[in-house]
Amino acid sequence: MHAPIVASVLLQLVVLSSAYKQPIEYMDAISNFATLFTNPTAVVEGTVASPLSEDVVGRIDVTTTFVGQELNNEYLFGLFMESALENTTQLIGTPSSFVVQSLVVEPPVVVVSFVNELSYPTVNLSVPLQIDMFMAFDDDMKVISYDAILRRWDEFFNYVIPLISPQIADELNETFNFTTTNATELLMYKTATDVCAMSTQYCTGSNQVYASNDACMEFMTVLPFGESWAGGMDNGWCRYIHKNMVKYDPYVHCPHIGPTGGDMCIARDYIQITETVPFNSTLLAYNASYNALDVKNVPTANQEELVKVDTEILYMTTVAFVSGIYD
Ligand SMILES: *[C@@H]1O[C@H](CO)[C@@H](O)[C@H](O)[C@H]1NC(C)=O
Ligand SMILES: *[C@@H]1O[C@H](CO)[C@@H](O)[C@H](O)[C@H]1NC(C)=O
Ligand SMILES: *[C@@H]1O[C@H](CO)[C@@H](O)[C@H](O)[C@H]1NC(C)=O
Ligand SMILES: *[C@@H]1O[C@H](CO)[C@@H](O)[C@H](O)[C@H]1NC(C)=O
Ligand SMILES: *[C@@H]1O[C@H](CO)[C@@H](O)[C@H](O)[C@H]1NC(C)=O
Ligand SMILES: *[C@@H]1O[C@H](CO)[C@@H](O)[C@H](O)[C@H]1NC(C)=O
Ligand SMILES: CC(=O)N[C@H]1CO[C@H](CO)[C@@H](O)[C@@H]1O
Repeated sequence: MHAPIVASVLLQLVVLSSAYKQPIEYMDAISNFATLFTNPTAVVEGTVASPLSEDVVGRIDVTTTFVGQELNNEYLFGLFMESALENTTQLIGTPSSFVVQSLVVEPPVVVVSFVNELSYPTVNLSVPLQIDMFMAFDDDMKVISYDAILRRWDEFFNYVIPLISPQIADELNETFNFTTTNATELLMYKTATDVCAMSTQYCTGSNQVYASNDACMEFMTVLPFGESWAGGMDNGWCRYIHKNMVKYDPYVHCPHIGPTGGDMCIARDYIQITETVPFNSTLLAYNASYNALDVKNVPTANQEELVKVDTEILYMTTVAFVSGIYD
């Protein structure tokens, strides 16, 4: 039985909701976030303030969970810059524009679905990718939790790779024939070449992870590329993702592209991933925008029904904290 607990939780919500801002402020924050995502250089170079909180915890379904502002700046913004910076074709395009397709503002949580154009300048290609995000904001309107889903990522990948493969082969001085070229082997060779180039340039001294460029190529050219959804696992694709971050912080990122994969490119357990809630600040927003007037004719028993759905219990530190609903 938890009725009294529910009642006290609701009371807490009423009291705490005073910290929430007006919906327009959340919309401005979303717009700012999306604009920065399509122009990530400013965030990465630190010329504009990060839209993320110092203590942000972010999760991206095709990679993994990232803790703290610096890592999240790198993975959300730095990761996507390479296509615009490098002169060779990159597997990950650079966002060039966005539209918001769906948006729910329920302070302090916002759910938004963006359609971003990712551009591949070497082949004059631009392909839309839909990204769904649950975000929670702190009192300074910085993102404190986000849970991002790259919608249809596997389809996106399967669509893009054949379109960029001829150019990739060309850059690697390989001949390309749609009938005879093994696309997987080309992808493995491309991955090895790019990862090893980064490693050789930036992972030096105490950050060195391969004995030489040749040793790196030997390791990487036989390492399976992996499934496109498995960007956080022990494979070539994960190391390819992380190679984009190496130059920002070799000490942190070199292990991720090395033979061990550091703490990023590792075996992961599906059940554990699915059942773990990594956030410190909840992404649950029951009915924050309803006030007592809205529900004045709803009997108390029914009001309690409103929060009866099984929810995750998070123990954390922000205003949105609601604990002990189910004991
Ligand atoms: C790309 O090419 C331009 C012009 O040749 C050069 O200035 C730049 O350094 C190159 N970028 C990389 C990452 O090699
Ligand atoms: C790039 O693609 C766009 C749209 O398909 C086209 O209008 C433009 O002419 C292309 N540019 C080059 C250099 O091929
Ligand atoms: C491809 O050939 C060109 C011209 O010979 C050379 O400059 C370049 O380094 C080669 N690229 C690779 C990846 O071998
Ligand atoms: C690709 O390979 C097939 C099978 O060997 C061959 O018939 C075809 O002519 C090749 N295409 C090109 C463009 O070389
Ligand atoms: C392509 O290469 C991969 C990796 O070496 C191999 O597992 C696969 O069997 C090859 N596919 C074909 C059609 O030869
Ligand atoms: C949520 O709904 C309950 C009744 O269903 C209401 O008593 C409470 O005031 C609402 N919470 C907020 C923050 O408005
Ligand atoms: C202050 C706090 O609780 N920080 C935690 C936030 O979540 C990350 C990831 O789950 C933890 O590592 C932190 O300790």
